[in-house]
Amino acid sequence: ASASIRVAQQGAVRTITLNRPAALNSLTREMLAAWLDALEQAAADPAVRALVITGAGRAFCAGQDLADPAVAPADGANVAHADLGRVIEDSYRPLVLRLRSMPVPVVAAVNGVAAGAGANLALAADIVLAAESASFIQAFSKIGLVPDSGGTWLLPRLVGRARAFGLAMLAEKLGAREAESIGLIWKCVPDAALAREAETLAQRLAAMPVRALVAMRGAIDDAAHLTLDAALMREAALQRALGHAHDYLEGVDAFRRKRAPIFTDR
Ligand code: T3D
Repeated sequence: ASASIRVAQQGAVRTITLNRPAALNSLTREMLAAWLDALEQAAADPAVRALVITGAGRAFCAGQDLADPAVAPADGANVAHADLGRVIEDSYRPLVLRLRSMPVPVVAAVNGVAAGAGANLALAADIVLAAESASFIQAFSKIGLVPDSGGTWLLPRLVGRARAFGLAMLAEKLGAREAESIGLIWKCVPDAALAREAETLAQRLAAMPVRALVAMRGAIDDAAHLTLDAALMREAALQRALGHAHDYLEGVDAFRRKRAPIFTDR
């Protein structure tokens, strides 16, 4: 564990809190490594059936810590420190890939501003809830960069090309209400209700057939570049596998007997 990342468990729900509130939870290399480590631990722990990611203080995450010497712009004397590509490859890419391949559903509880990589890491969650006062900003163009942490891939999928370009190029702050209305996030909730709603939602997901929920993520993401027939075949393969799993047996039996199902696959 690390002071910059807090981990808590409530029933089957693991919560990871970004915890550098004085710096708006902006990401240092140490913090990126600790976040990845916390995700690895959650992925490996069979007691975890849903994950919540959130931030401490008034921000969700302000993206890369721009005070970190590792990302200082090259100025001739400082050229060796300026390989942003390496920072992305070593720290952000593994984090995004890990989030998108978690064996459990991932809920982002966006408690405040989510900027740059902080926005795209939030949007990488399966379900994004945001407090009414939270906001999303693709801050990259303000400092001469392109959306990273999956922004170029996620944004057009979430909101379409026109809005993806507007958000990425103009880098305007988008309030949570508007983010909900354009389909960037699932739901905007009153500030005071965010933590409770995220916990309730995650507990609900944890009681669902988690293996099927996770299979959906890959199927829906991949379908964007598959033909209809290839997507149908992918669905058939998934139903074939899930149809032999415990949760399907349990779900159908519970339905027939009019009782509540107890799902256990992960
Ligand atoms: O660089 C690479 O390695 C490539 C990787 C890139 C990934 C990225 O994430 S690039 C994008 C980096 N993030 C940003 O550009 C966002 C910068 N921050 C902001 O635009 C604003 O701070 C916010 C919109 C997030 C919040 O605005 P506001 O008005 O609510 O707060 P503030 O006053 O701007 O910030 C409060 C403090 O946090 C302030 O420090 P101070 O003056 O009180 O000592 C500010 O400097 C600090 N802060 C905010 N964001 C960052 C930060 N310090 C370091 N890094 C930050 N990203």
